[in-house]
Amino acid sequence: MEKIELITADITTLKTDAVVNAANNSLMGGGGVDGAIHRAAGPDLKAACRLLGGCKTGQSKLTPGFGLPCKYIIHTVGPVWNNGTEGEAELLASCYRTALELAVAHGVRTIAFPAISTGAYRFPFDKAARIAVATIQQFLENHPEPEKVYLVCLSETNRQQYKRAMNV
Ligand code: AR6
Repeated sequence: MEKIELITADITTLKTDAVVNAANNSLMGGGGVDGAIHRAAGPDLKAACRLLGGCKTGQSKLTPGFGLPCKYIIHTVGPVWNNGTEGEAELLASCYRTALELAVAHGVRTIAFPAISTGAYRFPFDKAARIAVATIQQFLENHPEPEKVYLVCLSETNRQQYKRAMNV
């Protein structure tokens, strides 16, 4: 469990090997954390994303970090919450799993995740936090790397919600 750490920060400032972006299917940028990452990384990121041909919900793709202090950005596409009727929980778990698989394939030792789908995509934070923690824990039980996974909180409320998810 100590491999998972909560951190209150703007994810674009983190010097981890990889940061995860909560993107959309086009991978061409948007609002929220996606907008912040694209602004901070600069226009080269959009050019790189254009070559990736989009990304399916629940899947992940990797680019360099460009203007960000991290080495890589792992773009993942969370599900839009629709009352849990469209496999949102499994798709969200898949985001965390595929991002971690991609990270390991690139030798990433430290990685930071935003709370995927909990903003514009309206996934209830408590549920999303439990899925994030359980999926990361399960991955770490079966893989020696990454050595550190940061869950990035923007608010004290979110931090408390993650803390609760980590105690179950
Ligand atoms: N650092 C860390 N966390 C952040 C930051 C930041 N700089 N900015 C926002 N968050 P969202 P989604 C948190 O809406 O729900 C975009 O337009 C925020 O508080 O960024 O997956 C994409 O292009 C929230 O808890 O992502 C897609 O169209 C969490 O990040 C769509 O939004 C996720 O909120 C994706 O929606």
